[in-house]
Amino acid sequence: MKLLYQTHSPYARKALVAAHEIGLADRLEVIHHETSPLLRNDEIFALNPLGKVPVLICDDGAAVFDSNVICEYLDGLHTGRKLIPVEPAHRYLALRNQAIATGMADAGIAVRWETERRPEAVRWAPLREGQLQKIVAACDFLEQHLEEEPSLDIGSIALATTLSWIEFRDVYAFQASRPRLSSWYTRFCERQSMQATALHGDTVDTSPSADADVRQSPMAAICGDWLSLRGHVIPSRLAWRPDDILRPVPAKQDTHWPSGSRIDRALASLRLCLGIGDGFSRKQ
Ligand SMILES: N[C@@H](CCC(=O)N[C@@H](CS)C(=O)NCC(=O)O)C(=O)O
Repeated sequence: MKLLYQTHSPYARKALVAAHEIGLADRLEVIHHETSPLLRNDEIFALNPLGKVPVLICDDGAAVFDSNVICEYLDGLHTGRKLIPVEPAHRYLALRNQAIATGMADAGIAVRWETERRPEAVRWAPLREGQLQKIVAACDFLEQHLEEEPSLDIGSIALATTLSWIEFRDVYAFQASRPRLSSWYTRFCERQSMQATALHGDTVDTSPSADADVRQSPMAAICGDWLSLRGHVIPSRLAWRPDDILRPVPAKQDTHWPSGSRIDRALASLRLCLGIGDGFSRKQ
């Protein structure tokens, strides 16, 4: 079988750790792929219409994708103790933990978009904060609810691989002031499956058209509206980056627009994105 993998993906690592734990790792040829909505990987799209890894190519050529589905598939290939427990109480605990892990990884990726992956001018700090708060709340939940000794099931594997990615990408210092979670995580990381699958590598998706994308963004269109409303003539080749537009605008108190209007909301977002002071006033 082939596992189309990514050395810096929490989801891919979950599938590979699961394979190690059930003794199937040596049946996998692990092939690294870069994937990103900004850099299409046609080989992955041909197998998974979502363009994401991990993807497992089974011995009969069938493509299985989504890490949850891959783990379930692999778990069906062995006769040992199942990673997805059969006994209901244990099963739903494991699946719940897997769901928390998936949510944390999804939120962590969203945080990274708003921290470093989007062009700077279109990052949105409130969205970053909202996604980060999900991770904080999930870690608090785990600190309260995780058992002392990590059990070996899909929930623990998912949590450990997600936490390792959060640590690897420096998304959130989850170990600080959470002794239970920290000791749980440290113990799980000692497993051979974790030692054999350390995360490494950088996201490869720098889009050469990032600046053009900013020029095409809805935010830029709103800036255009705003300039027109203020009587500016918009040159056809205006540098559409919001900071270029705002920089020459004097911070005067006599610039008015209706409270709650599209312009008002756009400028509030722009001020947050650009970290500039509130030099604008509006009608109350
Ligand atoms: N729910 C999926 C998520 C997979 C996923 O988001 N993979 C990332 C790598 S960490 C990816 O390939 N992203 C490419 C994209 O979003 O286009 C799973 O569990 O497998």
